[in-house]
Amino acid sequence: MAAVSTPEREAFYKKIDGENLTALWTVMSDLITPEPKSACRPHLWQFAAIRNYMMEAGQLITAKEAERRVLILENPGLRGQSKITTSLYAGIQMVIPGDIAPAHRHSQSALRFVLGGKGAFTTVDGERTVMQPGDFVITPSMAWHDHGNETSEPMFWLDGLDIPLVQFLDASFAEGARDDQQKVARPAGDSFARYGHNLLPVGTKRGARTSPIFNYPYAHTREALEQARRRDEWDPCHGLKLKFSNPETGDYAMPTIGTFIQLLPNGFSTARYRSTDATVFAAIEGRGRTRIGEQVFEWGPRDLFVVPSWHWVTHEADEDAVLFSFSDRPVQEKLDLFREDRGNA
Ligand code: GTQ
Repeated sequence: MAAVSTPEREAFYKKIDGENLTALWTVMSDLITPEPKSACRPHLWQFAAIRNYMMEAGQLITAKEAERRVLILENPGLRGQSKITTSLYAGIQMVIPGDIAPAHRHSQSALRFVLGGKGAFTTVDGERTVMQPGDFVITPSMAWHDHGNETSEPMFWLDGLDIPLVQFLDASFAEGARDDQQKVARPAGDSFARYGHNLLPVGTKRGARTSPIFNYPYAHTREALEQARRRDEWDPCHGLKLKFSNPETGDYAMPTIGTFIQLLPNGFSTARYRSTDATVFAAIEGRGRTRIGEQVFEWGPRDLFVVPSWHWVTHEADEDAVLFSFSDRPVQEKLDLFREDRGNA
């Protein structure tokens, strides 16, 4: 409840304002809300439109000059802040044949979810991984990374970073490398070979919170969904939804960003669901629609949409559909702030 205004009160507020003081009772209801209240809005970006703009950007600037040739997905309620949700950043990155996105490192953690192209690479701390559509790739905090493309077609991926979160905490460090490209120090597939088979090296404890697997190939992800589908155990709110996990800890694959893959079979329609983690979705297969509050968004392969905190959401698939998604859920869970509401399901 807001306190009523009187001339005496207003004069008082003005007087203390000069002393860098504010009366709590004038702002309390904006600070402590009965439910999440966010400027973040529901929105969908069609990949086809972004792809055209990216090709145009390819004529304007090289990856080397840009450092990263990325178009930021800005939430319409948070324009000018480089945010897709209050805590997370998303962008679409294009790496065309011959590009070199030079090596750098930063405190922000990054994920890539590959949308199109075939066989461009990223090198993370000396290991190169060749990427395919649907692959989920991690760049841990402070890991050196550069990207390149020795194929004949452009590659596009979704970047998800914890930039706003790190900004909020004033904890950003970054540096460029002397050489644009890192020396490849380990064979391709090394991290998956070591950690991707339910076996862990004995006697070496990494103690890192980010998964040692940095490419979760779509072929494996898709197979996991397909196997699970045979069990026919559908969650009314999510269809079939799996989280990418760190094999060393069983926790999320990244410390600040939770990443998920979900299958909605042809004709499936979910029960309403809401949660405190605003979530970014990328469709990789299939078509359907998502209702967020009162708005309906139609999506197909490679389209991207965002669901703000505590908005009711339902999905409907017209074909077998696969959705990748990410949010700040790991952070909220660790701070005992995460809440979800499954309606009556
Ligand atoms: O690929 O390293 O979208 O540093 C934003 C910042 C991508 C990257 C982004 C980055 C990168």
